[in-house]
Amino acid sequence: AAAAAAGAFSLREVLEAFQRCVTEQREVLLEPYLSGWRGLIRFLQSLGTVFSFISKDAVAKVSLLEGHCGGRQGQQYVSLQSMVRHELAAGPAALRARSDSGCRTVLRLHRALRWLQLFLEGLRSGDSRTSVVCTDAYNASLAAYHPWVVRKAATVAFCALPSRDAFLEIMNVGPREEAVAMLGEAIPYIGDVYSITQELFAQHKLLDLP
Ligand code: 1PX
Repeated sequence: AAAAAAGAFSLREVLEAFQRCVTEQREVLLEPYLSGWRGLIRFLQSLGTVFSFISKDAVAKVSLLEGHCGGRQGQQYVSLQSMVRHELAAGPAALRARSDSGCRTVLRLHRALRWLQLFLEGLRSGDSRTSVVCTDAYNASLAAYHPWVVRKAATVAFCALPSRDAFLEIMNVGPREEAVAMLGEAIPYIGDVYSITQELFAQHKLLDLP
């Protein structure tokens, strides 16, 4: 309770949000998706100001999506599937021309979710230093979509990451072994959200939205 009062939180709740995302019909619900992202952002913010440029961008993207969910067309933004259907109704060209669409914004978070999956896998296995795990995960996912200057800044920031032990501790799920076990349980759910989204966006040719 004291930890909660101090604004601390457990990564378990964050990962549970991604578990809640997927319905029996294999739809991805936007509300728990954004709730998971809000938790990740809080976590990132607690790591220090070197990561501000990353959390600012993530906050902007989550806010944009919250705006859609709370807007006049809110019912269309219940799931990623309904969002795609709704935004594609005006045609693919109109969707591509919009910089504030839910689809192009989710696509950015979706690519970052792949980073998260790889990062957590590396953190769980504990084979390398956190900064190395993070850099490898980044190079295998988001880096391909970022210009040189962003890649450079990200790589510099990664050097400031805490050690694996410190990471497992600030995740706040209990003893180290428990944190590792929790990662093992949670990673498949993130993988699930990722692959359903990937398939949805591929099916509608949305994987390269500008
Ligand atoms: C126990 C592990 C928990 C760790 C939680 C960390 C959460 C990380 C959240 C990262 C969200 C990043 C979203 C990036 C979206 C993006 O690609 N944006 C770019 C393109 O957007 P645009 O609208 O212009 O098309 C934008 O240019 C991004 C700029 C900011 C730099 C992004 C670097 C991403 C690095 C991701 C790794 C985070 C490292 C955290 C270390 C724990």
